[in-house]
Amino acid sequence: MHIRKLRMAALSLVALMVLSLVFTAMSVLADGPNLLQNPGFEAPFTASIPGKENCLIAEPWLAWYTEGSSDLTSQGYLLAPEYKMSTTQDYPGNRVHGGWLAQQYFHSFGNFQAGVYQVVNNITPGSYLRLTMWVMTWSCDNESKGNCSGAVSGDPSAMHLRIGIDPDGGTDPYAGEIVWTSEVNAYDAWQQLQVEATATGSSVTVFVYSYPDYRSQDNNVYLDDASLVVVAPPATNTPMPTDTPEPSPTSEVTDTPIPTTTPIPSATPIPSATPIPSATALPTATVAKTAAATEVVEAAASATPATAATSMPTQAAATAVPTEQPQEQTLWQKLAANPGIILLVIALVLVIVVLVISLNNRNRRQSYR
Ligand SMILES: [Ca+2]
Repeated sequence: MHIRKLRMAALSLVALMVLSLVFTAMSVLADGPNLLQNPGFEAPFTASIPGKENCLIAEPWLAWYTEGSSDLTSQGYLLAPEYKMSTTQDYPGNRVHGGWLAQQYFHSFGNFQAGVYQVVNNITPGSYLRLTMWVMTWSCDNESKGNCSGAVSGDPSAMHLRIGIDPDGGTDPYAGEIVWTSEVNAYDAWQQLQVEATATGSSVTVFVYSYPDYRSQDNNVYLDDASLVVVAPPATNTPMPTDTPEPSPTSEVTDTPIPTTTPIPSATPIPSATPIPSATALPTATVAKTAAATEVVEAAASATPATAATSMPTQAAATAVPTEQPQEQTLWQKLAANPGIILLVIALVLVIVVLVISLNNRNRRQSYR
């Protein structure tokens, strides 16, 4: 009894070790670290523009805005917005996406063309970068209409909110080379924006832009939880070139590495060599039994369970390969590119086997006594 408990404890420990190793490997193989400073818009907040005390920005982010002529600003157009921190206590309680604070900027009874930016240095030119940020806005036209007291925006105008990457680190928010997301409103609920660009210089700049159309009573913008990471470029990352350019319009025909003996490109691709015994049978299992190429197994594994269950294995592979491969490497391909991790896993499995055998022998000796 004691030995059995000991064995269970040892097996649990080894399983935990394997799991932690797998998670470590996944994190190592994931995208690079966040290159932004204070990506969560937390303290300290300081006045980044000299002489403008109501322009409090989470360091080291900087404010930018385009102030109109006195004629325009007197009519409520192109005002300099106020910047401040928003907290978890702010009504209606959702003004922070993560952590304790978020960046807010706003103006009352006027619009603005404004945002924030941060220059990121020490970038390797040619790096492919992905910028993400959570954004939310709130606006109400006029409380005389009774639409300014709730959590839901009242008669808001388009906010023209977007984020972008200047690929060579410029600080002009109107530069033509900035790669922007499309514009959103993001009223009343956090929305994550994402944009990707290739760095052309050794620094890049991330921007937020917004321009509410109306001179509403309130136009509020909230920003939180941004990230800028180096990722694998989608175009060059195609380890499975379709080497047989057959002129068929259907995608199944181009997927030639499936070694089934029966010809696939028929109108009804049902008759395979291995019929599925039941509706619950896993297609991946039958693929593994037939000496199929490894990429077929990988493709079937990465396909969604619904697709795999309702279609033949060959079909699942054919539909999965063209959609998955041009994007990013699968975890298996990344693991395959890192044989050290595979060796570590094999070593751990060997440790498990040795442990189990030794515990079994000990148990047997105990029972002989
Ligand atoms: Ca935050």
